[in-house]
Amino acid sequence: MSEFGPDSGGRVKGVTIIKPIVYGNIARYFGKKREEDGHTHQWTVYVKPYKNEDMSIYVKKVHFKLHESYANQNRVVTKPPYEVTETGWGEFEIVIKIYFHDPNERPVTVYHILKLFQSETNIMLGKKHLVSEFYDELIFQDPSAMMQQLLTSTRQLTLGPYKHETDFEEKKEKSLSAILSAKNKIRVEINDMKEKLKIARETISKFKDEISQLEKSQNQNKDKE
Ligand code: SLL
Repeated sequence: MSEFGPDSGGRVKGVTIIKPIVYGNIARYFGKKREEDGHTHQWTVYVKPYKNEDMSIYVKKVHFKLHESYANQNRVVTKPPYEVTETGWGEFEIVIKIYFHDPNERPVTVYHILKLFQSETNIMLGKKHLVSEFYDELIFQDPSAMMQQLLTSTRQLTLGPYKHETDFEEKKEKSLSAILSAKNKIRVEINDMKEKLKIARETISKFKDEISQLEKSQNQNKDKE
C-alpha cells in the first residue's frame, strides 16, 4: 500500500468505475428426503464477475450469512470462486457482504433469497437443477488511487469461454421489449381516456346549453303570465 504514498486514502474525483456482477444460487433436489437429517437439496450460493475477470484483485473477501439453523452461520470466502455449497431443506435469505482491499471502501451488501423449489413449469420441462441468479453492479465513485489501480488492472478468471447459466443479454432484450410494449399499451389507454373525457366534456356543455335554453323559455313563459 505504501507505493501509493501518504495520499493513498485520497479520492480520485470525478472517476466512476462499474463492475458488473452476478449473484444467486443453483440447487438440486435429491429426489427424496434424506433419512438422517431430513435434507432434500444441495445448493450453492455465489457471487461472480459478469465478465471474465479475477475479482480477487480488488475483493478482499466475501461473507455469506446463512440461516441460524446452520452450524457456523457466517462463512468467509477469501478467494474465487466466492461460493458456499450446503445441503438443507428450506429456503431463506442469505446476506452476502463483499469487502474490498481498500479499507476506505465500504463493504457492499446484497441480499439473496435462496431458492430450492422449482416452479410448476420448470418441473414439467424436466429441468434437472434450478438457477436463481441476478445481474447487479458494484459502483465505485471517486475511488482512492490505490483502488482505481486495482479496479483497472484486470486479469482473466478462467481461460477459454466464460458463460453464465442465465443468458443476460437475452433477458435484457426481453425486459426491454416488455417495457416498450407496456409503454405502448399505456399510451393507447391514455389516448382512449382523453377521447372519452373530450366526449364527456362536450356532452356536459351540450346539456348545459339545453338547460339554459329551457330556463330561458320558462322565464319567457312566466313573463307572459
Ligand atoms: C423455513 N424460514 O422455515 C425457513 C427456514 C431454514 C433452512 C429455512 C437447515 C439445514 C440444517 C436448513 O435447511 N434450514 O439442518 O443444517 O422454510
